[in-house]
This record gives sequence, C-alpha cells and structure tokens, in this order.
Amino acid sequence: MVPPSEDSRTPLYVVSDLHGHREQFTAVLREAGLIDDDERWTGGGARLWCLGDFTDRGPDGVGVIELVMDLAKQAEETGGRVDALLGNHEILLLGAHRYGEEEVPGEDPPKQFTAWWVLNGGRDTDAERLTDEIVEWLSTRDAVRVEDGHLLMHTDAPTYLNYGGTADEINAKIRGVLASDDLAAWWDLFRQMTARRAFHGEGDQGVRTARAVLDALGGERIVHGHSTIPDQFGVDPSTIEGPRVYCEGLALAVDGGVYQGGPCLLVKLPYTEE
Ligand SMILES: [Mn+2]
Repeated sequence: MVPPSEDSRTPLYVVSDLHGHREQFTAVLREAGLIDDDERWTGGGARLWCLGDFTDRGPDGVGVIELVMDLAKQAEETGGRVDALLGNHEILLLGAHRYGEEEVPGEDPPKQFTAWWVLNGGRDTDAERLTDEIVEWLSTRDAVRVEDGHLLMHTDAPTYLNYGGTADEINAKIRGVLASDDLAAWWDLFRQMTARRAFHGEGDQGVRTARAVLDALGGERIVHGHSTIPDQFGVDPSTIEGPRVYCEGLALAVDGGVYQGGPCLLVKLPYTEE
C-alpha cells in the first residue's frame, strides 16, 4: 500500500508542438511508462496535457491527434486524463478545412487560410485524413488551463487576454469563434496565437508581462510551447536535454524544437532545474 502523502495530486506531464512527429512522441510516452508497447495507456491516474500544434511540419499530424484522442478515452477509464490545448496550427488546420481559399474580409493584401497553412508546413496527408470527429474534438479544446499552479498555454504572449479576463472567459470566447462562421474572427484568432517571445523583452518588460498574465489567469508559472528553445535561446537543437526556466522563474519553455532536430520533451511538473 502506498503511504498517504502530503501531495495527493496525480502525476502531471506536459508535451508541446509535436508537429506530426508521432514516433518521437510514442517513444517518450513509453519511456515515462504512460503507454505500453501496444500504445495502450498505462499511466493510471496520471494527467498528460498536450500544449498544441499537433500537425504540420512533420509526417503524421493526424496520427498524433488520433493517438491522443484514443489515449484520452483510455485514461478516463483509469481516472487519468489526456487532453490538449489549442495551438496556432490547430486554428490554421481547422481554418483551412473550413474556409479553404476563401479570402478573409478586410485583409489587404488578400489572405486565405489554405495558403498560410501550406506556407507553415501544412500536409495534404493530414488534410485528407481529417474526420468530423477530429474536427469536432479539436474545435472544442481549451486555449488556457491551470493545473497544480501551472498556467498551461501554447503561445508565449499575453494575447489570450484579448479574449477575456479569466481562463473560463477566454476558453468560452475562443470556443465561440471556432463555432462561428465569422472568417475574420477566425483569422484574427490565428494571428493572435502567432504572437511570441513576450516574456523576454527589454528590461523587466517580459517579467511584467508574465506577471500580468499570471495575475489574471492564475498559477505561479507559465508553461508554454510555440517558441522553440533553439529559437528562443539560440542553442543548437542537438544540445537540448530539457525545458528552460526563464523570466525570473515565471516561465517554462517546453518546446525542444522537434521539427528542427531537437528532442521531443515530455516534462513532468513541477519542473526543477538540475
Ligand atoms: Mn505554435
């Protein structure tokens, strides 16, 4: 029998920006004991949050989504949870699926989802395999989430606050956009989610921005993907061994840049630097 511990919370893991790299994803899940050789959930009551950008730039985006949807069902049966937050590439994929080459109203020069999706590594092999079930599941994911004092989000920017003052408001508002036929609002959401590096900044600007986001949405540390560790910190992808704490400890970057040749980082929270 396991002795009662002060912290009765179940293990919490995050992973981000899988970008179609299904093999790397299953390898780290197996290594952590969250799945077995048949890719069945063995994580029991553990929680796994995927912080967006399942598709594009890699070979098997829809394969990654299907696996996560499968694991979500299995984890639910054992008291665990596997779930995902929206990334900008989810908006791009859903937008291309829904609007194709339709021009966004009010954009000069003209913009359309499909062209931007292709430009950002969109793969026809993913578009062809999208099902109504996948579209519905992706369209109803949250954008931000607080777990055990960690503020989980995809984009390293405060643009979420343009959608509301609390996590619930933001998630409801963004879900509303994705349920709407307002192409301009969809496009704006995509653009907002492509902001980045707001927690660096000159002087204490990054720290102040991070504090404002945490004050509004809750949690003690932002955990994000989107801006890869190689890009953010100018390090060689092959040298990355773990996530990066920065912004005076207020932010944790977990995207190892798998599509740039970096590692797929499965991060157990709370993360303490060696
Ligand atoms: Mn992204």
